[in-house]
Formats: sequence, structure tokens, C-alpha cells
Amino acid sequence: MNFTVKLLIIISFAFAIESSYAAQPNKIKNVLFIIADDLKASVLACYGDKICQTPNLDKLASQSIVFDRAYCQGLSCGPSRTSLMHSRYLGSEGINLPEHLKNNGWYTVRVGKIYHMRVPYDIIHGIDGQDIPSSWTEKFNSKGAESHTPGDYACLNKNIFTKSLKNRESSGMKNRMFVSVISEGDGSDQPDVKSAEKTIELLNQRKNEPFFIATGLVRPHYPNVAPKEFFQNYPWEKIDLPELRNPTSLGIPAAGHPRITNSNNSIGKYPDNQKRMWSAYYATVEFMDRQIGRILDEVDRLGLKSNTAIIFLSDHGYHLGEHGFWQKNNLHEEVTRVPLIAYIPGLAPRRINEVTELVDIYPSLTELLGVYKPKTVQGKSFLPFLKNKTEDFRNSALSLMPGKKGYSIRTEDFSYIRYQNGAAELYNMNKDPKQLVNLIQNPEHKQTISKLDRELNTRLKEADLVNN
Ligand SMILES: [Ca+2]
Repeated sequence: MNFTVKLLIIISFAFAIESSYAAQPNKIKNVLFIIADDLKASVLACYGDKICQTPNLDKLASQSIVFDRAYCQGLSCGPSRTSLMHSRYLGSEGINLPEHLKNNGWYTVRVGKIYHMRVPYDIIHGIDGQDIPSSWTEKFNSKGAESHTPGDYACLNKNIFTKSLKNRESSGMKNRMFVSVISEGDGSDQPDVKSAEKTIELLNQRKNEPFFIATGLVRPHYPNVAPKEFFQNYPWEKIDLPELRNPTSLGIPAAGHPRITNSNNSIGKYPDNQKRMWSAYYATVEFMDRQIGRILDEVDRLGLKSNTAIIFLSDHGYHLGEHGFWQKNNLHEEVTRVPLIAYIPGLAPRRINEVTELVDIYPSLTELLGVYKPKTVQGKSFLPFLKNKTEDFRNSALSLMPGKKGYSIRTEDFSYIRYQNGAAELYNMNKDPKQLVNLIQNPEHKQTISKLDRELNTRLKEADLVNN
């Protein structure tokens, strides 16, 4: 072989490498995917909260792309996780992200809750829940006693406080979402601590091969269990409750009320216990953050920061008495807005104001890793946008109530919600971020409403959803 031929081979080989890695700053080969459960964006300091202490997520945020307006599509664990893992607005058509990566040579592993698991039932029994086993090379469950953890137990809507292990509200019981436990232990018995330890072990074992490590932490999902040191930072007496006004007087139609409210549940009778709910939620957020810190320290220690993308998100947010509402399955901002933090080696940290959807994670990661995007993927990669190309990103985020009972569209300025029965809500999110004034009847907003209504119809059509 003469020199020219050799050179041509080398050059064409170099071009092939270049094109297959074109989308990969620093040749990123690994993904550490961490998902929290029922974590609303607004309680994190990196999203503006002044009370909750999340130093590890704040540090990650300072090194990452932080999406200020990221929204979930499903409004509870099952639908949201199915949606984001398949990049489908509804349902599970096509191949999910980890299985797709596995088929393309990645080691994929689940630690804890990635697809739907019932918390606390599946955690107490250490079982898979509604896992999709074909997604993974390996999978690990992190068992925990949940409500049955020794310590100061409270069932806050029943105003019960006891150390007794008898008669605790647990799996399938109707007051389980109001349970907190100030654990007597050091936390090592808790599922998220076990998940962090397993993740650290896997990082060490798999550091030299392309990996997709998915770690699902179950806090701050109820029961809010954490060691005492985490509760000490949030004395309930000092908690200010959200502005409480009757949802009907705020103009929120009945279709927009969640299953549990201050008016239909005894939690409404105990304002001090509502404060304790906040205290317990904050404590478990900080406890969860501590586990993330342990995992991220190991990523640093192993020198994986140069070739590993780190994605942190939550499946959906949570109501803690805002509008008198509790829990999830609701189209208001506290539920639809989620944290989304993407550490991408080679991309400078910045904050993104444009709207993003959780379905966008899948195509962004396939692009980042240089793997083809399956045809069934409905989300849009945010990578071209992050690289400052002039391409459009998103004008709106779509969220879906179960059973097609309602949809919402979130733009940079407005939240528009439309229910199956014709009721609707409109909020100016820049002037009224807490959604206290429903503008739907305001004649000044007639044009905005018809524009958003058209946008919603377009989005539903694009997402192959029947327009109700
Ligand atoms: Ca959840």
C-alpha cells in the first residue's frame, strides 16, 4: 500500500469517526440518570427556594444546564415515567430508552424505582413493581420498612403521634399520604441510602464500559421517613403555609380539584400539621439530596465527569396545600413543573427559560450518545438548541390528565388548562406564578385564549391524541 492510499484510508476513517461522534462534545459515552419521586421544582434552592437545603443538587446545577421551565406529561408516577422513558405523551409504544441503548451495546442497569413502583408496598416487599425487565442488563431493588421504620411516627391528617409500631398507615391504606417518621436510625436502613450505595458500587464496576445507570430515589414521596438530623433543619413552627384561599373563589372549576383537598380531608382541620407536612417533605428532600451527593462525589473521584452525562429530574411535582390542594394528578404548576438538570461535559453551565418536556430527554440522550432515534419517539432533542443553533425549540409544554379528563399547555408566559367538560383556566404565569387569578372569563384575554386553544389542539393532533 503506498503512502497516498494509506493517507486516504486514515482520512476517511477520521471522517467516519468525526461524523459518528459529531453530536458528542468530549465523546460522552456514559449516562447517569437520577430520578426523584414526587419532587416539585419549587422546593430546590437552585429553583429559588430559600428554606430547603440541597447543597449537592445546587452544586450539580452550578455545573449544568438547568431547565427553569421543564414540565411532566403524565401527572403521577405511572403515566409520567412511562411517558418519559418511551418519549410518548401517552402509553408505551415503541422501544424504551434503556432497552434501545442496551441493544446498541450499553450496559443498562436499574437501581430502585425507574418505572412505576408502588410506594410503599413494592419498597416494603423489595419487588420490581411495573418494571420492564427487558430494559436492563441488571436490576436492583432497594427494600425499606417505610412507615414501619422505628421512630416518631405521625399520621398528620388524623393528628396521631406515636412511637408505637402498631397500626401504622401503610400500603393501600387511605391516610398513608399523610405519614411521616422521624427515624431513630442513622438512615442506613432506608431505600434511598441503599440505592446510593448500589449506584456507587456499579460506578466502580462499570466505569470502563459504556453505561446507562438509572437510579430512582423514592423520596420525597410519602411516607416521609428520614433520620432526625434532617428534620432538625425545618422546625414546623417556623413554616409559613402557602396562601390559603378557597379554590372556588379563585375560579378553579370543580374539574380542576384533586382528589384530596383541605375541604374534603381532615388535614384541613390541622394547620399545624400542614406545617409538619412541609417540614417532613423538606427533610426527605434534603435526605434525598445527601444521597445524590454521595453518588456525585464518587463520579468525581472516579474521574468520570469528562465522559458521563448526568441527568437529574423528578417524575412530577406535588401539592402541599397550595389552593387547598394535596398530592398530584392535577394540571396546576406545583404538579406539572419539575426539576430538570443536565450536566453535559463540554457544554457550559447555563439556565434555560424556554419550555422543555420530559419526553425531550430520550431524543437528547440518543443524539448525545450518537445512537439513532427510533421513529416512535415523540419528544424533541434539546441539544441543537443548547449548542446555540438557530433552530426553534419548544413554544409550549403539554400535560395530560388521566383518562383524557383535561390537558394543559404551558408557554413561557401562560398556563392554559382545558377540561373534558368544557371548563377552563388561564393564568399569566409571569404576573401570577402561584395561579391565584383565573383569567378565563376576562375579556382582555380573549385572543390569548383562542390562540392557546388552537395551540393545544395542534399539540394534541401532533401527539396522536384524540381531541376532546
Ligand atoms: Ca411520583
